[in-house]
Amino acid sequence: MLRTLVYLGFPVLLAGCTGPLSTLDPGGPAATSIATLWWVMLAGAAALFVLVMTLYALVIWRPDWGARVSPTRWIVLGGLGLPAVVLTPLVASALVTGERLLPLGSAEPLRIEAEAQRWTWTFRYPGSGDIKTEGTLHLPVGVPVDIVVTSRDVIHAFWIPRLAGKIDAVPGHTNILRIRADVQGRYQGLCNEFCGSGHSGMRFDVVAHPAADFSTAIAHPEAGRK
Ligand SMILES: [Cu+2]
Repeated sequence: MLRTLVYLGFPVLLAGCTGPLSTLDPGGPAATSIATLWWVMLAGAAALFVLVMTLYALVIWRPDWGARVSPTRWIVLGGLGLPAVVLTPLVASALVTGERLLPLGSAEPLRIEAEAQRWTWTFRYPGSGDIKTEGTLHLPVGVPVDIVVTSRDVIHAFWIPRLAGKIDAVPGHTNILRIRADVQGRYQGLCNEFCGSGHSGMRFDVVAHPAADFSTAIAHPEAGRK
């Protein structure tokens, strides 16, 4: 019975790690950093859980073992020592990861503007004339792109889970998110800040083209959709 549950349950659990909106199936460096941080946090939390449960079991089954350690030592070790040992590497790893996600370095990356409006997304490609696409963001594969995000009405949030973290789209203000798609193909993006009754349907497609085909794809966006 247990074996059947493990055999059936494991694939179901793992299936939750894939899909067009999975942060655990990264398609670029920013999302890879975030996924790595998630696994580090999961491992840290699991190790801490096992440690606390072991201590709990020990003091239940062998009360004399727990009594051998003085209350002051329990407080110092469990309340200060343990959190310091666990949290310091987790915070360090989060800071390093966060720093890598900032749009720094890389002289002049390609810029694409993303404008949210209830309940659609419009993308403009300033380096390529007056081209704009509605509901589909085109990207060149392997090229860092700064997405300049803003909104025309209320606060939305721009998020392509397989490529990067989310960033707010604020009216009258621009936020920049650096992304890079390393794998050619289709991704999905969505609004990640509740913005009204159409929020749940406020999604967009992302198509990553080979860099050589990128200008053709945005000049003929309908061809790029296929
Ligand atoms: Cu929304």
